[in-house]
Order: sequence, then structure tokens, then C-alpha cells
Amino acid sequence: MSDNSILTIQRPLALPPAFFPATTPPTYSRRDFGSAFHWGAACAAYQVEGAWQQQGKGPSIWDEFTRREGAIARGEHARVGTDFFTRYEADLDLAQGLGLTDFRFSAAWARVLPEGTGSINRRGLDFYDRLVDACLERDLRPWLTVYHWDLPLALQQRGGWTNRAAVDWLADYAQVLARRLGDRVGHWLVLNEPMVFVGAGHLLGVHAPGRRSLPAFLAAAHHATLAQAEGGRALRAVLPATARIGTTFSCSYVVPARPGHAGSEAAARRVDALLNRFFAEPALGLGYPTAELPALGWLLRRYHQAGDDQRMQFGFDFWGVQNYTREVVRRAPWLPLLGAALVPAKKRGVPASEMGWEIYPESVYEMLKQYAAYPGAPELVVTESGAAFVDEPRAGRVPDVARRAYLQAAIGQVLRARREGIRVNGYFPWSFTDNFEWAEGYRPRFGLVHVDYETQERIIKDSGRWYGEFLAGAPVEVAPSAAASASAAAPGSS
Ligand code: IFM
Repeated sequence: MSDNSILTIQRPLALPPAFFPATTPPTYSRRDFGSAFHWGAACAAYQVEGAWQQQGKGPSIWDEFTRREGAIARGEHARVGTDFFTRYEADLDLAQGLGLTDFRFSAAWARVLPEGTGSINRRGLDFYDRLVDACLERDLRPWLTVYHWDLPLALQQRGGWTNRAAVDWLADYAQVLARRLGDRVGHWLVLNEPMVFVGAGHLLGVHAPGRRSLPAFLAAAHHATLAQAEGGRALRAVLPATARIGTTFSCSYVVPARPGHAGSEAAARRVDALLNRFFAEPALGLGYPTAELPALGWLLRRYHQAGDDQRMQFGFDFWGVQNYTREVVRRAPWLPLLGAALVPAKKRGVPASEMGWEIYPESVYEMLKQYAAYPGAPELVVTESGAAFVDEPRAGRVPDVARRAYLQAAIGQVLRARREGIRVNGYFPWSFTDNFEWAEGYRPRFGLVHVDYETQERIIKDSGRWYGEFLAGAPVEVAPSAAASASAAAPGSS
């Protein structure tokens, strides 16, 4: 990394206390996490690769969805993305320069199998082969996500996730990757955030494939739950015994808008079951959280077949915890299914990121605690964590003070969890570079590295420079006044 001399750990005193809750350790350094801790950064194929039609790649549901009028902010798309397909070596050079030990990316299913099943596109698979080697050449351990939302369009035309055959499609595709890359990729993640691609894609209609249907949602959810476990088994069958197989969950610490109020508490439990427990508990053999979500009775009657409870179980080596915020929930009896609504950060008047998500770094600690509390829970890894802000380069620098502070606070919360004995063994900021943020387009920037989408020029932001300093051993010193004056933000309106 160049110009280290100007890297100092600044004390962001001007930031609101939410950035540094009083529970943040006031000082810490990389050494506190031990030498085996994984320090990475993450990205996903569709959000960065571009090259949407190159070298035999087939179309994905996102290639189709981004063509729809009004689907994506400002009509943006990811046909070029951050051009990672051609620039991956330069990006990995930056990651190496910052001192990362691990690098997480996904494979584009339609690049490997243009029709989703059947014949392999050798040139597509060759790309991931080169990418894996490029990581290893830079001492970056590759973490490969099998499915990060970009289903081949050909499979959508056969019903996509609503078709039970999707379980086998995913398992077969996972084995194609594992057979070619398993000799060098040691960490595998089956699904990225199933609740998001199932919910936003099939119930809310704001992500590909743009469905708004409760039956489609329930069918897709059940098939994704099966695919999560069967994908794990498919990988296990062909990978070396040393491979670590995980999967990821989107999650948010859920609190009632009116603590102590029975209706509000019950509403929060229902939302927690949907957002945080839905995909984790079946993997442990606990089934779906039907007590809190009676609507799932319909799923069970309609889509669940004999033997599915066993098929939904899998002994993952780790769970990827992906956390950005918390949710404050109020009772909303007029709303079907959940009878609950989220109270937006804006309405609560609390600090929020560009995504409108409350800045609440303690959520990562709370979710680690919640997942670790399951008997039989595997090791945890924070496979995504970060915050989107609008960043403006100034004279060759990107002074993203808020993101840096967020990361410092969130990493501090991971340390807090470790000090309480929680088995969490890695942290991956989302994202390594700015990228295509799905329906929101390019405006929300999450990266440690700024991307100029006109020129594809990269600038390491101050948050990225700080991350490099931290990985090189510099201590974090949380502004004492902020930590001392901080108090947990009030949940807000009911
Ligand atoms: O950009 C996404 C990513 O693809 C999945 N997890 C959440 C991120 C921010 O929204």
C-alpha cells in the first residue's frame, strides 16, 4: 500500500454516538483477534464482473430484470459493473496491498452453465480458475459463494426457484465448481442470503425475477432451504475432507418498538422468525419456526414432502452472518401474514446510511450472540458487514469518515462477541470495491475502494487505508467522549 505515512487512526469525534456505542472496546488491535482470524473483503459476480455476454456466458435473471422499465434506479444495469472480469488482477493487487488474508467472491452460474444445466462453458469456468490462482498467488485465501442471486434465465423459464428441480440444479452446479476448483478453494458458501433473493425476488418484486406472489415466495423459500442443505452435501461429496463448507444468512437484530408491550413484543418475534430464523433452524433439524409464523402451515401442506425435514438438515462447518442494521418492529394487525411492520430509521430520527438503514453496529454482536446460542451451531464468520454512504473523491482521496467509523465500531462488536466466548472467526467488509447495488443501482457505495464508473479508476478510500493500517497492527482508539456519552438509541415510535 502506498503512502502509509499519512495513515493515522483519526478520532471521529464529530460522529453521532451510534457509531461508537458504549459497548465498543475503547482500544483494540488485530492481535486481539488471534492469528487464525480471517480478515477479508467480499464481492459478488453480478455486482462487479460485467462481461455479461462475453466468452459464452448465458443470460441471468438479473440481465433480464435490469432491462425492465423502472426496475432499477436511474435505469442502471451491470453489463459493465466494475469490469472485474478484466480487472480482477489489479483489484487483487489492491487487496493484497491492504494486507487482506482472504477474498470472497461468487461464481456467475450462467457463465459456467449458460443454460443452467447441461453443457459447461469451459471459458467461463477457466475464468474462475484464473481468479482462484490469482488469489493464491497473492496469499489471499479464496472463499467462493456458489449462488449469489444470478440464476440463469434459462432456469427461470423453467420456473426458477419455484420449481422443486432447482434443488438438483443447484447441487449439480455446485459440483461442477467443486470438481474444477476444489483442489484450491478451501472455503465454500452455498447460498448468499436466501431470505433476500426469495423475499425481494418473489414476494416484494423488487429484485429479479420480480414476482409478487405469496405461493411463489413459499415455494421458492422451501426449495432454497432444501438447496442450501443439498448444496452442502453435494459439495461435501466431491471436495477434499479439509474443505470448509458454509452458507450465509442475512440478519438484523429485531427489537419491539414498545418494549414490554405484549403486542409489540409478539410482532417483533414474528419478524425475527422470518428474517433471522427461517433458514438457520431447518439446517439444524429444528424445522421452520411455525409457532411464530403460522402462515408457513400452507408451505408445509403444499410444498413440503415426506423426508424433507431430513433433507433440510446439513452440518455446515460455518455460518456466514451478514449484518448491516437492526429492525424496530411495531404491531400492524391490518397487514396480512405478519401483522407487523418495520419502523423506518427516518421515522425514528436515528442516523442512517444511504440505504436508509439505521446505523447500529451493535446489531452484529447481537446476531452473533443469537446464532451462537443454538445448540449445535457451527463456527460463525461475519461474511458481510458494512455501510453505504455517498463518497466524493477530493484531490485523490476519499475521506469516508463515517464508513471508517462504522467498520471500527462493527469490528469492535465482533471482538466483544469473541471476548464473551462466541466462536466467530472472520470478518469480511462488504464490499471490497464499490459496485452495482441491485435495485438501487450504483449510487449507494459500500466499497473500501472507490470506483469511478466512467473511467473504472480505483481509489482506496480512507476506510480502506484504515483497514490496511489496522491489518498491519495499528491500534483502534475509539473516541473516548463518543464512547462515554453513548447510550443505546431509543427504539423510537410505536
Ligand atoms: O450488495 C448486497 C449484497 O449483494 C448482499 N448483501 C447485502 C449487500 C448490501 O445490500
